[in-house]
Order: sequence, then C-alpha cells, then structure tokens
Amino acid sequence: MPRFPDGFLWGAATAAYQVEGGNAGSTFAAWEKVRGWEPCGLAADSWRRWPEDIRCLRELGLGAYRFSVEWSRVEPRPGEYDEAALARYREQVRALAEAGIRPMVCLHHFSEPAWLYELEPSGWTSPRCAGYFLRFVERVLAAFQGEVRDWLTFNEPMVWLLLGYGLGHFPPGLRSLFSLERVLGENGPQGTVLRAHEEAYRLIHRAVPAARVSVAQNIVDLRPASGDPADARAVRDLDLLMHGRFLDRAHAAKTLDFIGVNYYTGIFVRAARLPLFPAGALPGYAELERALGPRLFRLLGGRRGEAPRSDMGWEVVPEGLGRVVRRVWAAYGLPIFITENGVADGTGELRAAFLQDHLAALRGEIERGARVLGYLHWSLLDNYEWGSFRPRFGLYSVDRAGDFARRPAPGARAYADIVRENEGGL
Ligand code: IFM
Repeated sequence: MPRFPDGFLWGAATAAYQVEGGNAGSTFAAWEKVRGWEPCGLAADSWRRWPEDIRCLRELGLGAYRFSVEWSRVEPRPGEYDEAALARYREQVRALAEAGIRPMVCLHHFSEPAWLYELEPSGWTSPRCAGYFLRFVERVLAAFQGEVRDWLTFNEPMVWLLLGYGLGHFPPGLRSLFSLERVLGENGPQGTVLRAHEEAYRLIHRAVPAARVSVAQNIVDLRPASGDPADARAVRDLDLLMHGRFLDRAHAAKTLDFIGVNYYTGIFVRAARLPLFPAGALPGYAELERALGPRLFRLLGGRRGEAPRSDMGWEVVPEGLGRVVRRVWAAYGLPIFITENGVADGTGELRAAFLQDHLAALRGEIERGARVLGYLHWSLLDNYEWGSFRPRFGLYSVDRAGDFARRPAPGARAYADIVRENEGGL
C-alpha cells in the first residue's frame, strides 16, 4: 500500500461507558434494566486497567488514543465534582504523553448523568441541558491543565438524538416517529446541542489556545437505489438531515478546526413511497430492515447491497470511505480526522482486509488532495456495544469471564504492520 503522509496519526478509540465499567450513575445503567439489555457491569474494567490499555496501544505502535470522560463519574450529583476521578483522568493523559501517544478527549459520548433527566425530563429539548454540560466541560478543562490539544465535544450527535429523542432506543427514550425532522432540526434538541458545541468550542480554545476541536460525525455513504432522480433527491435530503446540517451550522459559526468522521458503512436510499420517513427517504439501514422485517422493507422499496456484512449487519463498503472523505473535503475544505472506523467481527475473518481496503481508499483521497490528519480504529478493545457485548469491534479481546486479560484479536497484527510500514511518512 502507498505510504501515508508524514505526521499522519495512527490510533484507536474507545468511549468511557463502553470500556470503563462501574458507571452506575449513568443514564445507561438504569436504562439497561428498563430495556432488559445485557448489563454493562465492569465492561473491560478500563477504569482500573487503563495502564494495560496503554500497553496495547504501544504494542501496536500507535501514536494517538481517543477516549471519553464520563460525565456521570466526574459529576455524580449536580454541581458536585469528584476530584479523585478528575485526577485519575489527568494521570491517564500524562501517562499517554509519556508513552508518546497523543490523547483526543471526547466530552460527550452518549452517556450522561442520570440526574440530568431527573432535573430535565425532556432532556436536551430544554436549553438548560447546555448549561449543565458546559459547567462540566469547564471542570474537565481545569483538570487537564492545558495538556490535551485534541478535543471532540459530541460523539455522533445526530445518531444519539435520533436514538434518544426520535426512536426511543436510548435514554431518555422519547419517541417522535412522525416528527423526526423536528427532533433533528434546529428548533428541537439538535439546536441546543449545537449551541452547547459552539460554546464548548470557545471554552476549550480559551483554555488551550492551540487546541483542535470538532465533533465526531457519523457519516454513512449514501447512494441512490436507482437512476430515478427522486432517489438522488432523497440521498441529498437525507445527507443534509443526518450529516450536513449540523456540520454546516458549526462550520458557519467557525467552531470546527477539523471534521471528525466516523465511517462504518454504505447504504442505498430510495425516495419513500409513504410519507413516513424523514427527508422523504427510505434508507437501507440494516437496523431499519430488521425493524420492519425483510419482506416489508422490500415491499416499501428498500434496497440492501451485496457486499459482505459485519456482525452488525452493516455492509462492508471500503470505497464508501473514499467517497465520504471526498465529499467532506469538497464541502468544508477543513482537515479531516477519521475518528472511528472498524468492524464487528466475531470470527476474525474480516478485520485485516477491512483495514487494508479502507486505508487504501483513504490513501487514494489523500493523493487526490484531501488533507487527512489521522485514523482512529474503533475500537482498541472489545467493549459494550450499547446493549450487548456480542459485537466484537476490538483490536484486542478482553477475557471478561476471567482476569480481563487483553489479547490481540485477528487483524491487530495487520494494523500494526501498516503503522510500522508508514513510520517516517512519505
Ligand atoms: O460503539 C459505537 C460507538 O459508541 C459510536 N460509534 C459507532 C460504534 C459502533 O457501533
């Protein structure tokens, strides 16, 4: 594979709730019981075993690590901060720096303190949530004492809002099936989140003038299901709703230093025959096909592709990463950071080729002129996939039934080889 540019950052990503364990004050801890989900429990026990995680990063030769700070742990009661927890995160940041690994800190990765929804039952529909969040951000900034340069304010805000405020699958469990466009539009919770992002951006830059700040936007490669111009319009409208609008607004407010892209899959989109779907689009998401059942999904005009599927049912579409990067670069002209990309691969048969093919597509866009700062593989470890430990995204498996030992999973060696081949850059 051709080499990546000098200074390109190779890394891996996790999120607090998915790996730390013991986050009993999170909205998700209660939610697991309500929904009958597999409990997250100790997860990968990274709250205690983070030095082992750093050893894994070093073993792979990685130079960047994205993790998140768990709001419910740092602020267990409104306005009460756990200084020991903040000190523990600071210790982790320092240990990463000593190991030559650049931290990227995400401030909001789905999980929130349960008290937030006791105070604000309609959640981010209330502008007050932004105020609580920003107070937490200030405490984290003070704790890190300017030692972290790369920041993400929100992880996948549109996915989180869709699941929590539209489909009722995440806390706070609000459903607005027939008004998804309102939830995802500026006058709903999305507007509050956007304002919180913009203000957090300013706070971070005030505390760390050299900071690089963004959001991690989940961007799916959308293709029209047929040559019908209505399908092309549906692609454009869905793209705007799920990807573009939030980024456009944040970009216009000059609150993005780069674009964080989480890329997993590509889907076909058909113009919806029934006015049920937002943006007039019937998207070929695996989750929608599962919810409707394959027959009804097809009857409504849904189309899935022929590519191999991961354990999430997501089609593996490496060229889609290239198309997404091309579109994002053309739209914003800002550097791009691949903040997540990975595959749920229980048999271990997919990951090595997945990495090679996605990185080849990414390299192609760099050659065409896109500026890409780095690539973070999701995930460093097998972790809690919001309801289940079954999907295996990790470069390392975790022996959860035993001593939580981390062992390289299939594909880890392939990633380490790519990283080593690129040492020194072009
Ligand atoms: O595990 C999630 C993560 O929390 C957000 N991005 C997608 C990943 C895989 O589903």
